[in-house]
Amino acid sequence: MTTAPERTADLYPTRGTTEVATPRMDPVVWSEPGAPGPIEAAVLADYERDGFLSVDQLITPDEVDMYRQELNRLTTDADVRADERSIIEPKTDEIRTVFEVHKISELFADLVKDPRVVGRARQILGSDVYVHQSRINVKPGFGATGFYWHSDFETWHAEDGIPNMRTVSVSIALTRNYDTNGGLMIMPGSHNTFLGCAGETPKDNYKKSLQMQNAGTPSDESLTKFADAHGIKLFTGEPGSAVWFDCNCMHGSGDNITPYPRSNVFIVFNSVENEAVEPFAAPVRRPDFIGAREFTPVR
Ligand SMILES: O=C(O)CCC(=O)C(=O)O
Ligand SMILES: [Fe+2]
Repeated sequence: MTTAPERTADLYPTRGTTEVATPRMDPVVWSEPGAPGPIEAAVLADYERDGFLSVDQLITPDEVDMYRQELNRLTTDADVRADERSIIEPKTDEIRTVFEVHKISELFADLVKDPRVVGRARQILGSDVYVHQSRINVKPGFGATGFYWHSDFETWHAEDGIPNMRTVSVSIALTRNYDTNGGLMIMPGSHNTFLGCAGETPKDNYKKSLQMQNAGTPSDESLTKFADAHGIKLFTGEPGSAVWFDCNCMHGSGDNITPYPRSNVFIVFNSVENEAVEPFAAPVRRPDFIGAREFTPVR
């Protein structure tokens, strides 16, 4: 008798017939208490409780200018626009997202390696880290669409095969994030519950879900329960400010109908001890530019 090959146990079932809430089985902060790193102990404790932390000035105004120019260069380059790694805004036909910016641009590659950036990721995840995904989200004014409520981990687990919650994102503001231009909203403490979503994953789900979320979308009832229990925090900040958030935070953002773009760079770090395996709830893997298959640690 042959037996199926061993695979990592699925701690977080999702995309079944019904929505299921599972308590988090993983730590939030993976490093030993007092381990060295740029994050102060009290801030790290808040991160553990809330699932996020913000930094008023992660990069300097001069660096912001440089990265913003780079973002403008990328989003106006015809080759970048034609690249499959660029996602176009459905309503306005403008570039909404460019993936793998750390591979497309040397400047963004340097940003990933910067000790202010990778140092925090290592401290939170308690190991070496690699980049699971990087992207710029442009969110231009006058109608850029928001991102519906979701947990990134739900997608990364279901569609990219990330086994455990040992992944962290940083969103660095390259334009001012007002309370009006579609800033990031997070439900504090929501990272401690995994909401497995109802509904099977269609084969080419990622193509649609990058413009608008379908599979992997929480129900109104669950979102109401979560919001009642946790509240909703909106992040505002100057260019150069940053939000670090756990992979299982319930988060999203509204449309941007103001004249002011809300452009951010996102980097997702995963622990090298949590490499992606086969998807847990999808027929096929997403492309590498969305969910990396190269696990080389950032040095
Ligand atoms: O930029 C935003 O508003 C949120 C983006 C987001 O949640 C994502 O890219 O997964
Ligand atoms: Fe997200």
